[in-house]
Amino acid sequence: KRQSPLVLWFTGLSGAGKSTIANRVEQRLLAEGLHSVLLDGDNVRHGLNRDLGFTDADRVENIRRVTEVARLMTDAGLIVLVSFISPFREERRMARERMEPGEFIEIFIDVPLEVAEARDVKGLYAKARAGQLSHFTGIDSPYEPPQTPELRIDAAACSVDEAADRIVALVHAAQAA
Ligand code: GGZ
Repeated sequence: KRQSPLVLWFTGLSGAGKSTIANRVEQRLLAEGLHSVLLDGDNVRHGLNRDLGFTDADRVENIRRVTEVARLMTDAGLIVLVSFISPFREERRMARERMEPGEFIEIFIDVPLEVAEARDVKGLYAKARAGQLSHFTGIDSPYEPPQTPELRIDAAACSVDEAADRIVALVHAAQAA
């Protein structure tokens, strides 16, 4: 059977674990022979979107372009994993509407700000608190949590493998539908 295209849209704070989980899911899908591609800040903000920063307007444009790229990829039959903070409900809603019905799965990687800030793997929260980084999500830029995501992962309580298991199960269900 041909694979059906799908967008797995990861949203959550910096340091929530989005990219780590998305990478694990991508590896699992590739191992099953499902053609998958991961879009995240590392491969998009350094290239296609390197003209964009972190003002509200730039984040909106970041997500708009990513949405269009994801759409081109689903048109080519791929499973697209999209991993950006994507802090605004309106942009996530527009991304959903840009895809075919049933081809958009929103995954909220939910972590309390205190936990993300305590981890601070890249030291960005400390910089933001010190006023060396402005418009930092959760500090002086908003994050609007999803109200009805297809999946909410409690990242503080769930291992990367457990999270990946739950997401891969959703992909299997979508492939069977
Ligand atoms: C938020 C920032 C900022 C500011 C740099 N606010 O944890 P990271 O480092 O690796 O991921 C964050 C990434 C966020 O980019 P996105 O493209 O996902 O954001 S959005 O969807 O809102 O457009 C963080 C780093 O970039 N970073 N400055 N001010 N995150």
